[in-house]
Amino acid sequence: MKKAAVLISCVSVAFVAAAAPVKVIFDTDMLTDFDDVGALACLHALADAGECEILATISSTRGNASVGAIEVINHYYGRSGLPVGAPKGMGVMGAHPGAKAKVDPKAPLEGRSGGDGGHYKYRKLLADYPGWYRHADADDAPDANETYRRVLAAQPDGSVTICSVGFLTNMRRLLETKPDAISPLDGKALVAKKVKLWVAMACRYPYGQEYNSRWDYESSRIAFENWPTPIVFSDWQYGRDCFAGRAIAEQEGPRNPVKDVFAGNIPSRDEIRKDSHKWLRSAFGMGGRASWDETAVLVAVRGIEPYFNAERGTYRMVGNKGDDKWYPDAEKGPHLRITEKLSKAEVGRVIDGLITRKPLHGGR
Ligand SMILES: [Ca+2]
Repeated sequence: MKKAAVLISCVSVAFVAAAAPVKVIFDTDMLTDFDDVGALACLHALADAGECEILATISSTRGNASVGAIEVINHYYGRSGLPVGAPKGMGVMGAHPGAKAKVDPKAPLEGRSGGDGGHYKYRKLLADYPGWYRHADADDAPDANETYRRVLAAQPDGSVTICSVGFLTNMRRLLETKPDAISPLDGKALVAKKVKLWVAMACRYPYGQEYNSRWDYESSRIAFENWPTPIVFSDWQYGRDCFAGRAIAEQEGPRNPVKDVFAGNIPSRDEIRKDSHKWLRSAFGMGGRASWDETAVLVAVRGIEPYFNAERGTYRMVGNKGDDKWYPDAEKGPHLRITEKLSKAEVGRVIDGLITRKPLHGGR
């Protein structure tokens, strides 16, 4: 009996040790597409469950409502104090990747046909949830470099997972930081010391152009070639037909910012039934929107093994138009790309289960 009790207590200690919350920095473009909202909702639900600790929520775009939209969602989950940041001086600015002008947060909301295009949904969050955010204009948020360096310097060595679901601008900028009052280490040394893994939603297999790696491709190139830790990619191929979001869009009960975004931006069941092939080409299905960003969060917090297989190799940016290419190398490749293990329908249901969870705290 005593032996059994000791064994059980060893097992439970091992279980507790294995289940220590994953420390995550979340980096999102929060621009045009809205799987970012699903991904941030999943991350908060996993934090509510004690599976992760969210260290910071950072935008990879500037001159728009991205940071404010992040803060609205953080507030909904009772975490309005989370550190935020946005890049300065480079990268994607404004309402969409090719925009030349920043979004003026004080200008009236013009609607979907107005100049805000796909960014309308994020400006609308700010209009609909006043008082839930601190930075209407991402340019008023702290420099992402400062937030990254402060957060990383304060964490135990080898403990932080970065989950990026937008452009790679901030990773490049972080690597290029110099020693400062926050840390005597330069960016690359600080990352090597504190970060254990970078999970990136980026790149197109086996080659081609993908939104996140393409639009600031110089930063993508520098980040991929110089990053000192392993990188796991949830690339375009995986998420494109792994659907989620209809469950929250159709959930009964009061409105909330996550539900608003999905309900306002996925086609109805009837529309999908009428021409499912057309909608599939736009990465919509009966289950909702393609889950590019949510799958990256699953990998960051729960690991590859429960849901995915993985292939080893290297992603590199090639040429000067934003193309990427996968070089398989089962022995020495520093990167992994996730592939199918569970069916994508099952993974979509896992994501829906997280997105539809009521916040543990907050919720208004
Ligand atoms: Ca994204």
